[in-house]
Amino acid sequence: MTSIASPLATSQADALSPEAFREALMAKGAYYHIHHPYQVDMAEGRATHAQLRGWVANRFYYQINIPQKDAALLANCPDAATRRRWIQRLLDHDGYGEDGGGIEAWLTLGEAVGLSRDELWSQEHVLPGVRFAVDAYVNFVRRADWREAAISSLTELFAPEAHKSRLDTWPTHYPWIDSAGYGYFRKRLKEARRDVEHGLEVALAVCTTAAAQQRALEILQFKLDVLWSMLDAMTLAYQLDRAPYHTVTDQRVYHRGLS
Ligand code: AHQ
Repeated sequence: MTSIASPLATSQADALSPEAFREALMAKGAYYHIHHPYQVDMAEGRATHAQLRGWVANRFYYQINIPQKDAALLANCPDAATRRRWIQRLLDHDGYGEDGGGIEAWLTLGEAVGLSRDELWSQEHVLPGVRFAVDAYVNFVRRADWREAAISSLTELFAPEAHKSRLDTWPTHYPWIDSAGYGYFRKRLKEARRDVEHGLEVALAVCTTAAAQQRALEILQFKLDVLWSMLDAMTLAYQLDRAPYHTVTDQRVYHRGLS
C-alpha cells in the first residue's frame, strides 16, 4: 500500500524561515508578465497604436474585475481588522470622495490612446483568452479561503517596476499618447507598494509549514499564469494577426446583443 504523504505530516521543521520564504516568493518575479514579449515590445517602443489600444482595452476588463475580486475576498473574511484594511483596495479602484478611482483613471488612459469610454465599457475588444484568465482569477478568489485569496494578489510585489517602466518609456516612444493617460500608473505605484505590505504580512503569518508555503507558491504561480496568458491572447490577436475566428471572418467577433 503506497503511503500518500499527507501535507499535515509536514512539520514546522521542513518549513522555510520567513526570510527564505519571502525570497522564494520574490524569486517568482522571474515569471512576471513584465518579461512577456508583448510587454517588452511596448516598453521598447515597438508597439503599434493597435497593439497599445488592444492592451488598454483588454486590461480594462482586468481592472473592472479587481473591485469585485476584492469584494469576494471581503465577503469570505471573518476578521474585521483585515476587512478594514483590505476594503481600501476596492475604494482605490471604484473611487471615493474626490478620488475618481482607478477605473476612472483607466478610462482616461483609454481616451489617451484613442479609445472612447463607451468602447471600453462595451468590452467589444475583450479577447476570449483574456476573459477566461480574468474570470479564472475572480472565481478562484470567490471560492478560496480569504488568506489564499490574499496571497494570489502578491503578483503586485513586481507591479511597481511595471508601472515605473511605462512611465519612464512610453512618453518617449509614444508621444501621440496624451500624458493625462499616465495618471493610473502613477496612482498604482504607491497603492501597489502599500497593498503588497498587507499581502506579505498575511502570507508570512499563515505560511508557517512547508505545505502551506508550497501552496502559497502554487497560488502565486497560478496568478502569474493568469497575467501571462492574457498577453498570450493579445499576442495572437494583435501581433500575429490571428484574432479569434480569423479563419472564419475578418470582422471582430463578439455578441452584439439586441442593441
Ligand atoms: O493595476 C493593477 C491592479 O490594480 C492590481 C490589483 C492586484 C490584485 O489584486 O491582483 N494586481 C494588480 C495588477 C495591476 N496592474 C498590473 C500591471 O502590470 O499593470 C499588475 C497586476 C498584478 O501584478 O497583479
